Amino acid sequence: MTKELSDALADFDEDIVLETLKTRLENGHPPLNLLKDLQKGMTMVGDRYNKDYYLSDLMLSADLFKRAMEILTPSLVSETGDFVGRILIGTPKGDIHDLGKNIFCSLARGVGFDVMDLGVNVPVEKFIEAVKDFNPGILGFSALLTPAFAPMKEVMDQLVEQRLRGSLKVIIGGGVVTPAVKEYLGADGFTTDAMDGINQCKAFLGIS
Ligand code: B12
Repeated sequence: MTKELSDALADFDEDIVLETLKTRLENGHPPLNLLKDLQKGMTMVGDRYNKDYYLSDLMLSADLFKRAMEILTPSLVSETGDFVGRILIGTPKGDIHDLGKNIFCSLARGVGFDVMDLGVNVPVEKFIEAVKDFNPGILGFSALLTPAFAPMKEVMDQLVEQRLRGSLKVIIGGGVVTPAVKEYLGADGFTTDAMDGINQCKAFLGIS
């Protein structure tokens, strides 16, 4: 099997994707590297969008990615059981992308975070209410669309206005996130890599 996992995913070669994953896992390939390959494949799909690919292809890629993650997730998530802190997370209003958010949630729960996932297309008020009710140490946004920046900024402004920002740490993840977005929001961290996100969240809470 010579075709790269990322190429196979971007070409929708389902048999190759699923077989390659199974074989590589059996051969002891690090699951996090396999996740990176799959993520790269999704970025390639995005790059082909509006050129060779259309909305239906984005949907196809999401479907194949989900099937691949069914194989990969059990090896990716290590259950420690020790409670380390609370994370509130959601995809902001206008954005329904959730594949990456769900991976981050699984990994975070695996290392002992209590995660409240508000889902996708989450209105500003719902974030604010959940911060009050759940009292998380960390608020995570998952954003894949540029129109999601404005509602995130509104949440940040509301947090300050309602004196909820205090010791709350805020991290943004997802394909479109850059240092400039972190700066614009006044967030504490950003990442395009779930495991890096876990490490940042642990560091926020002073855990190594
Ligand atoms: C699959 C996909 C879809 C699927 C989503 C299915 C789903 N259930 O999520 C569907 C078909 C629904 C879709 C729809 C649309 N999409 Co789309 N989509 C994609 C695609 C190809 C892959 C995204 C993905 O899942 N990547 C894989 C995951 C694993 O990566 P990830 O999200 O970055 O997550 C990782 C990290 O970032 C991190 N992470 C993620 N979240 C968080 C949160 C925290 C707190 C932390 C710490 C870490 C973390 O962990 C993950 C693992 O490492 C991207 C292309 C791209 N370059 O990303 C376009 C893309 C995001 N879509 C795009 C567009 C334009 C759309 C549509 C507007 C298309 C349309 N005409 O309708 C709609 C919008 C719908 C909406 N209102 O949200 C654009 C966005 C452009 C922009 N800058 O705004 C992109 C970039 C494609 C492109 N190049 O134009 N899409």
